[in-house]
Amino acid sequence: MLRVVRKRGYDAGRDTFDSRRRACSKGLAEVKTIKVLPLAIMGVVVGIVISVLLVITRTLPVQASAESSDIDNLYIFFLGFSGIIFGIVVLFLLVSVYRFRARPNDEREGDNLHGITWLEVVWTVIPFVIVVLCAIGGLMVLRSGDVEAQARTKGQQIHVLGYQFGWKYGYLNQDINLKDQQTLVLPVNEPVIFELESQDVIHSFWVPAWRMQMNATPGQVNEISTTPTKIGTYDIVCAYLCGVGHTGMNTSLPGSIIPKVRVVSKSDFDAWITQQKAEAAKAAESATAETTTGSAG
Ligand SMILES: [Cu+2]
Repeated sequence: MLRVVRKRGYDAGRDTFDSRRRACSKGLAEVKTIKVLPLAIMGVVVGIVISVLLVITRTLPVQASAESSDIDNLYIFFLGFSGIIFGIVVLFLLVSVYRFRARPNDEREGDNLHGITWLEVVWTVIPFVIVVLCAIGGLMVLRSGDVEAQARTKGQQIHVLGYQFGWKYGYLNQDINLKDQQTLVLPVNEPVIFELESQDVIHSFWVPAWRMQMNATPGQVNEISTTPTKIGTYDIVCAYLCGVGHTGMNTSLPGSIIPKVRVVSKSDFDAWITQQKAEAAKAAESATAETTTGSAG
């Protein structure tokens, strides 16, 4: 039970915790209380209702990678858990504001209570345990070491260069560099590792349908891997405010200036790669011819 003591005829100059205790025990003080346990149980019930509402109204995008369902489950768990804590905190807050409110013309100062050790231990230990559990859950889901290794041996390795305002892609294992603003195409069910860099400011390469996001930082290479599992065209969003054209780097918005990412079947991908290689060879050939004619003339 939490108690707040308000002494009648309050004298701030002579106020000490002991003097208030004495005043209280002598019946000179007015004592207000709230019942903690019933309120906590009510808070849990309110929290569960909030959690259910949050979970059923969630608006997550389609799950299009092998990792997305695990990440969603973790997200839903955190969301539900936060809803319960929110319910308890808000209920205690509202009840306390009402119960311990100052009546009209009551100009007395509130009490300055301190030194409730058990309460301090409780409010330190509980959040600590919650944060540790969240961290363990997060580590278990986000560990993607084997996906990375698979992408290196039998998947696609994509170099992504962020710039103001777009992305440039290179297929490191295919020796292909796409043109500026050319669509990234990937085969379905094949692990892929992205090596991200930036040529100017910090950008962040985010494909919401894959639940995958990583910063592109100037002067360093950041890696992230995923396995696309659904054929289709997906939004790319730059998740870092990177300048005046930042909104153009979000393909889910109408004015976007960059293409989305396309996931295709293995055979379509192979055909696309062959076509890219042929085009690159042709371009190189005509460049050589031009140089030769240029030097001859
Ligand atoms: Cu950007």
